[in-house]
Amino acid sequence: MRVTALAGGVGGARFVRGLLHELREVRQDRDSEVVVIGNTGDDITLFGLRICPDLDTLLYTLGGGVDESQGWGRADESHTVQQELAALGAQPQWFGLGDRDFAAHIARSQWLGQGQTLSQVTERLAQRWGLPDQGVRLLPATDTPIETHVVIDDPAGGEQAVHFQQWWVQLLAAVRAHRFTVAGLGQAVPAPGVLDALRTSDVILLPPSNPVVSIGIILGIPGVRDALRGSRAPVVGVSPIIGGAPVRGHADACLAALDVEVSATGVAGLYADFLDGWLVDDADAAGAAGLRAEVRSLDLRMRDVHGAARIAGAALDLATDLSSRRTA
Ligand code: FO1
Repeated sequence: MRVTALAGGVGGARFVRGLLHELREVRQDRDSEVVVIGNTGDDITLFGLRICPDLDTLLYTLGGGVDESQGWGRADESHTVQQELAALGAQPQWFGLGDRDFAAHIARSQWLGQGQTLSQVTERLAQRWGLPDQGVRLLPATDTPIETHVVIDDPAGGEQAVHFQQWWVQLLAAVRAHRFTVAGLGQAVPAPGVLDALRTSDVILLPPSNPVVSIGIILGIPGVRDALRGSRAPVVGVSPIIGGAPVRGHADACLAALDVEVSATGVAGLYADFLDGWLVDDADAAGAAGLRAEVRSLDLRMRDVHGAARIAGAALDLATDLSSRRTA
């Protein structure tokens, strides 16, 4: 079986870790291929280095090197370089970069500078984190540099666009976002293997990542949404909203910018043209009626890898049931 997941930051990475645990440990399935298509709209260039937060969060989480308390960045981290950068007056200082994390950005920037693609760079980083041994391939959504920007009010009047990370980290997403734009999206093409994975998978999963700035950006890359619409595989998603609030992060502020209701049903509406199955928390079971997608409810709290595996297993089961109905 080939399973493809579109993933963003912390929630997506934890879900994919659960998916691999469910397949490899619980179901003893070591043959199924897992392809993860990672969001690159969060990417940012700082101190002359290309930083890919969602890809790194997936690498560190799946590779066992993530700081579990944050969900991003490295465990056992130190910040000597950043402190020295601050002493030198290098800006900005609002984005926390640890010494181990810097090594990934230096290597990535060196390899990109030598003409390697982001896919090739990501494959080398995935090797370091043992992803091939887990039977998982991590593909950037696109090798074309893109960046999500957030349009907010300009204190001097009118509007201004800031990088997503500045809005998310420095402004804590507390400044109202009017809309999101993605620099470079018009020239973006899906990275090698992305469309093939969507077209040949047996199951396509949407983890509980941010539907606007993570999954939404991947969907915006020309060709991706059409591939999902035309896929023979059932597309099963997991709601990132429980009881009207995001499990983590600022998905509510992102949905508000799109005038979308902060609810499991509101998010399902963003995927309505291709979604076949939708997992909602028990708290949202009643409200999720009326969707074209088949809805199932369960406890969506991913407290640990076992909780994530349970949810991933429910998504796989729903996909299997949908497939068997199609072939019947
Ligand atoms: N998130 C924060 O809230 N504060 C930070 O200083 C921060 C630094 C950072 C550095 C590297 C990295 O890979 C992620 C980092 N994040 C930080 C998380 C990041 O903003 C989000 O995980 C994603 O971009 C949104 O999914």
